[in-house]
Amino acid sequence: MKYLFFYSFFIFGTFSQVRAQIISTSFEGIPCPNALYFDPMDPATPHPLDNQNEQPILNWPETNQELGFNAYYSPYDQASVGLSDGDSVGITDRTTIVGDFSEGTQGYEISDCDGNYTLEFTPIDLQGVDQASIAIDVFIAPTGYEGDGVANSAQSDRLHIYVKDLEQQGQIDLLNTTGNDINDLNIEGRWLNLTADISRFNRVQLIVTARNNTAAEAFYLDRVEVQGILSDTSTKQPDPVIFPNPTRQSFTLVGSDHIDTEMALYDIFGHHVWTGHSQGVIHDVSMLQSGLYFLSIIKDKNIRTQKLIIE
Ligand SMILES: [Ca+2]
Ligand SMILES: [Ca+2]
Ligand SMILES: [Ca+2]
Ligand SMILES: [Ca+2]
Repeated sequence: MKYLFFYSFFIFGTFSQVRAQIISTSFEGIPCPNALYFDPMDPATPHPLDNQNEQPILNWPETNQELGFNAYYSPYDQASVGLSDGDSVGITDRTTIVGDFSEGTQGYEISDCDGNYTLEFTPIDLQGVDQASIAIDVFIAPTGYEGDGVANSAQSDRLHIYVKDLEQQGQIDLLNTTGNDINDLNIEGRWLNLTADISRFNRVQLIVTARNNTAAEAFYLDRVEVQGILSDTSTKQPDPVIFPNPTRQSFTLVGSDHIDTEMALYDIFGHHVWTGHSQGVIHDVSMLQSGLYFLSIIKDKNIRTQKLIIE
């Protein structure tokens, strides 16, 4: 019996060394209207880019399985029209330039910003993860880019993709065209798979900053993956479960330790539509329209977000 126990432990130990996906996104399953994005804010001032009704999705919350992302705009030193003139940015399924996405049928497009577009992915916690690595696929539309990207001005195109260390404030570049004309780097017209070793970090963030100024100038992103070896999962609290999901009228939050939690429900445009409290109670959401929602579960200042579908 003693021997058998030892043997089981050994098997478990072996399995725990398997390289696994920690968190990822491929921009799939996100609403994708065939429309341009119009920024209603003043293009002369830096600001977050909010999702707009019936327009492409620019921001998306993190859920347990997937990375989220948030978009920001900042002007040139001498501000231009930015995204106020209607641009192809955000989640897209348009394949005219890329042919196919590197995974699935959707990706993220950044085109004709007339300023600086920054896409910040949600922070990645690497505690308890060994040998972590990050990967992102990028496709640069082939056309005539201008300048070397050093000046913060029109005709000075650039693309910079990097991982920021949120504890020490260092960073690792995955791609940085600054100092070069993009046309001279032989990186256009095909999917590039960019990777970096992030094993020495505890908490990082993937950031994409882009500057371009015509509709033909477009950068596409797809398949963001963080992989590593889980060294210790024992301290991680199990995630609460929404039941039933999808639901027609109501749901319950089921979990081992989620008493005294606050809950907030958001629609896909980030509008707060409902607030609730505690687990084990049946919550009526029949007054809400059918669709995809995000339930933020808040406990001890930790926020976890899960998808909830109301039918
Ligand atoms: Ca995809
Ligand atoms: Ca524009
Ligand atoms: Ca050029
Ligand atoms: Ca340009």
